[in-house]
Amino acid sequence: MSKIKFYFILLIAAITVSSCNKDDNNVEVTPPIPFAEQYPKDIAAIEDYLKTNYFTVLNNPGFPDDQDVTISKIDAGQASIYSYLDSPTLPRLTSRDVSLHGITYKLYYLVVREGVKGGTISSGGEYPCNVDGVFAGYKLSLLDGTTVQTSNNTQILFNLDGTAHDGGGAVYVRGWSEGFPQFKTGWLSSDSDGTIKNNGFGAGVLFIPSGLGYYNQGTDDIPAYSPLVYGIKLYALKRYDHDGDGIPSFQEDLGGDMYVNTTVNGVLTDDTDGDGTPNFLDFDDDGDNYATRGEIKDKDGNYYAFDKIPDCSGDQTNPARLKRHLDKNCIKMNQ
Ligand SMILES: [Ca+2]
Ligand SMILES: [Ca+2]
Ligand SMILES: [Ca+2]
Ligand SMILES: [Ca+2]
Repeated sequence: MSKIKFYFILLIAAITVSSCNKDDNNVEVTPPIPFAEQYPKDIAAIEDYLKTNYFTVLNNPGFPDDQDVTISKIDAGQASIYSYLDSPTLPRLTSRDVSLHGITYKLYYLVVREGVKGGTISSGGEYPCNVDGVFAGYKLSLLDGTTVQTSNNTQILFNLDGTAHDGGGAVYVRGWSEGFPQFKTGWLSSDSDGTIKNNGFGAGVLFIPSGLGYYNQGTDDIPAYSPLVYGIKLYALKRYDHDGDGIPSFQEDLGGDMYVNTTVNGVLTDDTDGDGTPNFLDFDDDGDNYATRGEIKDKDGNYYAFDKIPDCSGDQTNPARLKRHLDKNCIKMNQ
């Protein structure tokens, strides 16, 4: 018996044992509320919140607390957050549809600053894709205005792919991986006295229905089924190559929308060979049985720069060319 099989059987046994214990102790397990039942309540509460609250923004250029957003109940005719919906200028409230759990969630997000390019030490102005790492600051509040968590603008590495690797914390809130790709990174500069300044980083607020948050997994501070209000800062990012094929995951996004596992009408569109594994997790993207890693190297065994990967004829410049690692009829390794 293979080791993996053996451990798998052990795992099944462990699960069975723990469920038996539960039955024996008559622990009452309440099944979660169906997503389609909870969501209409969440979105109504979020929209009510957006219409009855306003926001102010701290201006402190160069410092991590720059663009801090404070949200308060309207008490003197202030303009609601909702009044910024589709504003032609920033700040702007926008929404994004997220298909999950058989329903279409509306994820509202407020862009205070999108994130701008500049810089002497680092250049910034880059969008993370939805499985990258983000160096982010955050403040989590509930719809009643309570702040339950904050990083105090400390820059922490989080992995939007939901797993802990490369020193990043796993993000369990789906609303983060849906929301962060709508913001860009900032840039660093150095003062004459050597002080490092944080400039131009993306800043805003995500308004997350519970189905894209912790859902029925409540904690002491966060009741089950809570919509989440996340003030976020996107200082910098970390690219990953999930399948180790030599192409960073963000460049395995075929749609160019910074989401690498997009599904349209039930069809995965970021999947060149249509085998159900999106390109960012597929080490043979075109399904020709030759690993992508070998198809993107020149005759000296060096990797082509991503935008210089040739098509089958060797062309490296036509922007519309089919790069050869995505062409199943092209088998050219190391040439
Ligand atoms: Ca890759
Ligand atoms: Ca595939
Ligand atoms: Ca791949
Ligand atoms: Ca291939």
